[in-house]
Amino acid sequence: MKKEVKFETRAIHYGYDPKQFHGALNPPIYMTSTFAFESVQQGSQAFEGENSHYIYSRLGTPTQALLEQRMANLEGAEAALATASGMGAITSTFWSLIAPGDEVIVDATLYGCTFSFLEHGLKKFGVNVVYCDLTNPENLLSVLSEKTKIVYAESPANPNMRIIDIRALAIICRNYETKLMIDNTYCTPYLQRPIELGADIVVHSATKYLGGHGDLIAGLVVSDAATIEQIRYFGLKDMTGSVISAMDIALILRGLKTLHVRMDRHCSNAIIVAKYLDSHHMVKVVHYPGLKKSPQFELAARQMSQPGGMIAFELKGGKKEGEKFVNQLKLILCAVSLGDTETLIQHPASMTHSTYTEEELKEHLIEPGLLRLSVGLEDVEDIVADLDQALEKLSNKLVMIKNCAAQ
Ligand code: 7XF
Repeated sequence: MKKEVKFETRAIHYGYDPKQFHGALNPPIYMTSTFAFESVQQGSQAFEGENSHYIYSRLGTPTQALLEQRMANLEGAEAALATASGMGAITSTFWSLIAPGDEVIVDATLYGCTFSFLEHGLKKFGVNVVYCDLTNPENLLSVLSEKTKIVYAESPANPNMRIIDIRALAIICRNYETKLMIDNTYCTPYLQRPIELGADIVVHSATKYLGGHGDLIAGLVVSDAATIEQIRYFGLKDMTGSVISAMDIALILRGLKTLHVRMDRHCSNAIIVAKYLDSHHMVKVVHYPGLKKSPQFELAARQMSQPGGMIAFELKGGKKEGEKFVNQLKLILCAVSLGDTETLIQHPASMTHSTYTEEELKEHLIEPGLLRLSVGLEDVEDIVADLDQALEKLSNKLVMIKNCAAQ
């Protein structure tokens, strides 16, 4: 496909020619665990990498190869690897590239299970995990050492929306021969392409916007061809076995076809919701990089094409009021995960980030009362109306309590 073809077109067509598959608009699903060889010699050669015959679905299938090539293309990278989950992508990568005695530097705020993998997993195997507030790139310089193999961050970070200057970190990492690994789940390559900004590895929970419909769990790693080969043939094949299912590959390919349309709507809905929340007297703070008053507005505008569909906010009454508020919602569902067509809300401290102790939540900049909203694709007026009626109920209750106290 010609280079000048746009992202949206590549997300639909890249790497697939229906003519080669009886005109089928969608690629065939290879529902097979193994691939027969014509001879022992052909099989041995496949194991030696001397031919490109498929071997066994733990190593890949033709439809998986299509998904991987398409994702690599969309991220502006050489290669990609699909996995059974976002955690499968992250752990397969770390297990491939890290050895005891190595050091990894990670941002202060991480998704709960990524934090748990590092804190309770990698540390147990003699890897030094250093937490660092990477929103200021200079902080990285003060902790980098010759032992640092990977610098890892989410941007925006789950759940508090902190944003990392990927280009600035990439320049520092290059001087230290350290790999910069970015979790691009919140953005997808439609909004942000970390490899083009200088990162070495990108990971995704494809469970989220890439799949887009809350009906699968999957992950992706994107990087240069040699790194992906190492992760596929060691990290995934031998260490995690985190193999994506044939059906999920097809669903992600389907999700990618509408990614740009969905992301545009997620973003246009989210800015309206963020402005509404920001203007409400019961809301203490809204973290959304599309709000002009956000301290990271300019950085977000530089490295993301739009500010995304995720919002974090806190009510004035903190955790208690937050819980009451969520319980009053009617349309918006109380659920973890994100990037689905439905608007979802959850309480990170007790749900997605419950792997952190109370002290750790504080150290890692996650407010106990923070709520996380994944703005869906419903009519935005309906989303705002639901938030409004729930806030209204809390506000009426507050007035009633105040009146009672006054009498
Ligand atoms: O293994 P998964 O596909 O669930 O992906 C793990 C993962 C990796 N990176 C980021 C930034 C994520 O947000 C996730 C999964 N997060 C969900 C959430 O925060 O709601 C998981 C539900 S507990």
